[in-house]
Amino acid sequence: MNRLIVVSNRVQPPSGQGTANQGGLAVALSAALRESNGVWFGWSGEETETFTGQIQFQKAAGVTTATIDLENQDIEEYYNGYANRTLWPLFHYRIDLAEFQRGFAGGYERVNARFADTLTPLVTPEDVVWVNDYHLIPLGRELRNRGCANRMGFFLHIPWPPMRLLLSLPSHRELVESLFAYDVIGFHTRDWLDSFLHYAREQLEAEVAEDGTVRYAGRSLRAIVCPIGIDSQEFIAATQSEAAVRMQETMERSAGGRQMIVGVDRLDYSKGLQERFLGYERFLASNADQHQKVFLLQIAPPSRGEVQSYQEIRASLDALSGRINGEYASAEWVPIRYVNKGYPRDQLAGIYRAAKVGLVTPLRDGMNLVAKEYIAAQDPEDPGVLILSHFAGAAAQMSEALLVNPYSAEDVADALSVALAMPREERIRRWRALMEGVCREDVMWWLRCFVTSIEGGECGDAGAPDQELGAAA
Ligand code: GDG
Repeated sequence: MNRLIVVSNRVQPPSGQGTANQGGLAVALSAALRESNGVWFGWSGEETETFTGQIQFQKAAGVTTATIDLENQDIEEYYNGYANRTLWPLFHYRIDLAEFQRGFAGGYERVNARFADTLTPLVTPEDVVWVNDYHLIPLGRELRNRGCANRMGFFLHIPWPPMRLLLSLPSHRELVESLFAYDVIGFHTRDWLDSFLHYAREQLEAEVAEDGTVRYAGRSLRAIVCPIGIDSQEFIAATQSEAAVRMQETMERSAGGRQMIVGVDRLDYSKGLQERFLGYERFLASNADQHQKVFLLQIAPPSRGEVQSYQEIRASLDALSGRINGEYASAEWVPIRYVNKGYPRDQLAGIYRAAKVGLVTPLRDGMNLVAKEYIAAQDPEDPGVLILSHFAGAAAQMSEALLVNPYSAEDVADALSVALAMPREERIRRWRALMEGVCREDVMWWLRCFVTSIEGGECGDAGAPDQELGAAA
């Protein structure tokens, strides 16, 4: 493996205690960085008065990170602005929430240029550069402008929006053109890839070859589908850890014989939490016999609290959970336990395992790793049931889940009834099929697939089952 340079908005190095509290993506990236003696570059999360471009290097558990601080104006315009108030809502089909301000766009360009200025001197000719996510789309172009001739890939972790939506972004053309600086761009699903190709054909008149090569203005790139997975073995191990077993017991005790439904999501409007609560309310309204027998545990750690739409969704969920509990609760039973805090990963594994139903109903999601974690955490002899939104990227791989339309309260309510009554044989049959996919297409497989593609190989060369993967038609 050539030396890997991973770039993302934030870096998440292993702590001194190892990888216990890193997510699966961070664990996999750390493993690849360690193996290739690579560097993980990004924003430190810290603010500085004046941008200096000074890099802070750190080495933890064999992983080198290089971070820079940003100015307050950078953070406001690039991160809180263009990334979280323009691109995130637009790419999740929420044009109603997208804000288009020239200042945001300017800050985005400026920070991408700053990333390139500081990163360029670190890059040596044989390095493979892997840029992640919507914060850094133009970084490849900026690096090329500074003479970087390396193999470069870009992976988008969120959906790519339909062409008609993307056209509402004032600088849509420039943004998409900048992607042609990369050798490879990757998406979680064929839907997102197809939306990109539709734009490329219609707006840029790009040529799209059978093997997924897209040619435009003298450059060519490969656009591929490469769905991310979880570190399934690590997650299975976490489920058997002492903390997980203790948490599972605590939850089962506190459930008092009631069936637990669980949701775990960052508090974000894309995750469909309001619609989920309304679906659960509908279930309670039409299944009086289930009162006292079930409850929904919704874990929703707050995120992006500086952005107004996130403050609004928080207030609205407070009101909605209060209303539903007010309507249905009794002295001994609360139908929704709504928790605005995060749990350590191993405890989370125990919570998943204690839940009879995993309720994962985003309105739009690039992939959704919670769905895969829920499956990996189940007891093979008595697994729970996954209810999954059609609009999560994960639905393309997880057809044995109960797939629902998250906008339809009736659909969600019906799925809850089916899941809670599902016979054990059917639960086992569905779970086995899902678990097989979660273990086969895990995060290391994804990582190898994408890095192999950046290096000029085929995903199949990385040992991937190739029927779902590879080039676009
Ligand atoms: C983006 C895309 C894509 C959540 N609560 C706690 C906690 N989490 C962890 C989950 C999971 C992760 O956060 C969330 O991952 P998702 O995939 O569900 O969603 P995003 O954060 O929106 O991620 C998404 C992903 O990138 C990867 O490409 O799948 O579509 O939007 O791992 O477990 N972790 C802990 N405590 C919590 O309370 N420890």
